[in-house]
Amino acid sequence: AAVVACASFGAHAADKQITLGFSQVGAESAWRTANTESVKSAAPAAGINLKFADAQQKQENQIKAIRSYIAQKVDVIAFSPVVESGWEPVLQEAKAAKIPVILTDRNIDVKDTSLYVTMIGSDFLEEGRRGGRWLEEHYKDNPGPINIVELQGTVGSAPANDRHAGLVEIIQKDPKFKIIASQSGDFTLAGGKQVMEAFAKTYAGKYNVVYAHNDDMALGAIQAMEEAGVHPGKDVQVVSFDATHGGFQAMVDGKINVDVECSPLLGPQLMQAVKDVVAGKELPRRIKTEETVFVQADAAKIMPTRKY
Ligand code: GZL
Repeated sequence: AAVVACASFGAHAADKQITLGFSQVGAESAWRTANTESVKSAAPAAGINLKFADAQQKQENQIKAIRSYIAQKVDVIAFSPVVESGWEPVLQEAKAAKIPVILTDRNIDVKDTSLYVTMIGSDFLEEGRRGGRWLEEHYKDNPGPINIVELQGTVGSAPANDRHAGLVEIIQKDPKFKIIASQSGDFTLAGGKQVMEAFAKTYAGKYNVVYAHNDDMALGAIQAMEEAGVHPGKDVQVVSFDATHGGFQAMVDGKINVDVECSPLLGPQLMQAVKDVVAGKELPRRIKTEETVFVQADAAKIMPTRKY
């Protein structure tokens, strides 16, 4: 399908500058800021003319931006879908206009996979499994019960759905683990703090783990726990995702115990994919980013090497 898709988009005059229309989720987190920086700096470096729109985390704004790129007849459209569903209509319009679409960072749930050429980003399910495996190892000699409160990302987003599913896949094997509460903090620091203030009251003294779907919410939760007289990273284990600068600093400060990396530096891979699509080359349906897991003991040594 990818080959047919590329061929039907027609040859591109070799000398004409490529124009890419990009719709970004928003500016909700440090990860997102680093992702935007990566896309914005990679475009000129690749000789690509970038049109960029920030959707303030609203799907209707992303749909509007994609429609405007179709009207402007850009060569390629790329976007990081804020949620998994509701994209068919606008992507059908892009297909009818013969404009190839590339997904970055987050995936979508569509039946007609010809609606996009490839998805460049992390495996969130594996990220969730990595968080679960750390808990399994950390508590291997502890009979439990181990009670987990979960700060979920944006409702309906691929990272929130899959970081939850990956955790459950691992801990469901051992009944000592129990998720006693889950609520969305929408990937923001303020959201994480607000949810954790409520959890710290309702479950005072009854939770062992905070499982936060990103560093911004983990940092908000740390503030809430400290205001409630709890020592995050000591009285309570804190599992987080992204491995941003803020997450590393919290590990150095002993307040986050493990941070599962999710790389925002997708810009160069996106620009290469854009060039390949325009050149009519076949692309893999999925381009995964390689990532690892960072623990407190290694944080101080590794932090100076981090790019975001
Ligand atoms: C993950 C990305 C998520 C980050 C959050 O690839 O979609 O969105 O984990 C960001 O920090 O808000």
